[in-house]
Amino acid sequence: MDAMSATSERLAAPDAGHAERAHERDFAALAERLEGEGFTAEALVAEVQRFEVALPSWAFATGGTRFGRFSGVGEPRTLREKMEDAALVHRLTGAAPRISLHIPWDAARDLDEVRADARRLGIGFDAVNSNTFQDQPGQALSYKLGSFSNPSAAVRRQAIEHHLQVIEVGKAVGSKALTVWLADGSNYPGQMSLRGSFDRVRECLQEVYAAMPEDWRLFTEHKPYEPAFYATVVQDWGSSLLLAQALGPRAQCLVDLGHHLPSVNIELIVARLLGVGKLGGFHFNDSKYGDDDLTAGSIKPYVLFLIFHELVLAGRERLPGFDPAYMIDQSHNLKDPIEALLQTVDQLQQAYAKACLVDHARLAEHQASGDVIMAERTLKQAYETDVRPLVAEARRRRGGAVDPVLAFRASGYRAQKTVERPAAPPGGAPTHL
Ligand code: RM4
Ligand code: MN
Ligand code: MN
Repeated sequence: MDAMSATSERLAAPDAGHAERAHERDFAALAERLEGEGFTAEALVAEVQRFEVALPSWAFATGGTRFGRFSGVGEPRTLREKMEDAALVHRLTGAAPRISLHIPWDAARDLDEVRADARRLGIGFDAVNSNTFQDQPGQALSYKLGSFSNPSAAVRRQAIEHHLQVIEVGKAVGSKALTVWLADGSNYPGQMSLRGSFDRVRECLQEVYAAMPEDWRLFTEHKPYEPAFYATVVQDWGSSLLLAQALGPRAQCLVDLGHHLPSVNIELIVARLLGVGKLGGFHFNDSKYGDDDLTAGSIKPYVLFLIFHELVLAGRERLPGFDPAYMIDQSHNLKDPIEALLQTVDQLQQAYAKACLVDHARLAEHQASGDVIMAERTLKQAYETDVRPLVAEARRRRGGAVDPVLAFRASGYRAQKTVERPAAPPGGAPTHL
């Protein structure tokens, strides 16, 4: 019996018996309540089942902060092992069928093998991510002072070539999008031309955009600071939108929830981008201070709900250009990465399910009549509904677990991997591998 099926056998255990019956009771009670409010429980289950999110290959091993990294046990050491972990997260949630690759962290010698592994594991590939924020061993020119924004044409050329290679990897595995996040920026006033650097980024991106297959999208991801502490080139959603507009219809903006200054209204940004058909997708995570990469929904669950409310509304209204790519971008430096991802998918499913419960017609009426309290209550009514049984039922019917974290713990998967995947020597493994 191989590792996956040994684990699979045990996955059913925690859902059996008592917990299973408790879930059935809870689901029946919620379904009855929702039917009383005019919903069809079956339609809601089907809707929740349609929600899918991509897993980041770089989140399966323990991440670090600039002060250190405390490795876990049984962590994946290769792309194949990351894909095994991703397949397990999908199996337990029924909602994470694709993995997003980061190149060159996921550079593979044999892409045929990668494809064969994916087929065997039942997963696919989401957007491919480029990396010009680090120098790689043997790289000819340094990105220390920027990649696409670099004043040196040779450095810019090298960065463009890298993106063309990333596209080739994506084509080989069946990706349909390229996500570009640039660390380009400056630490000190005067270090770089604020306008010139942006123009250079736009010109390089135009070349990359032109090289993409016709059915691909390019996502530009903004971030206010880090590693640039004075002026990041693609600093905010306005810069990102300017780039997406300059590139063309298949370029859209990616909103990483951690890439905003404290107290910025992210759902408003989402609404603005939706309004012009330029909302490409998300990197879900949560944060208290900066790009903390914490579990989605762990710090500001109401914000997450309000974002999903904008998305569900846009979907119902069939806004032009609405086809958001849902992805996770987190760094797990304390939690078991698989457990953190299971928790994340569940949080996203819950936020999505709650947003599906908003009575849009009633909300519009209250907005039109200026009834502030009732408008807010319409949102809160949905947000405060305990949708856990609904989400659990959606998962269960897809062969997933009612409680994925408990099912994972009961499966013995991590213990088994600890034997199969001996730890790398201390200091030997880069943070994201
Ligand atoms: C960045 C950004 C990118 C991600 C890297 C690892 O802060 O969020 O999306 O690829 O981190
Ligand atoms: Mn990101
Ligand atoms: Mn980030």
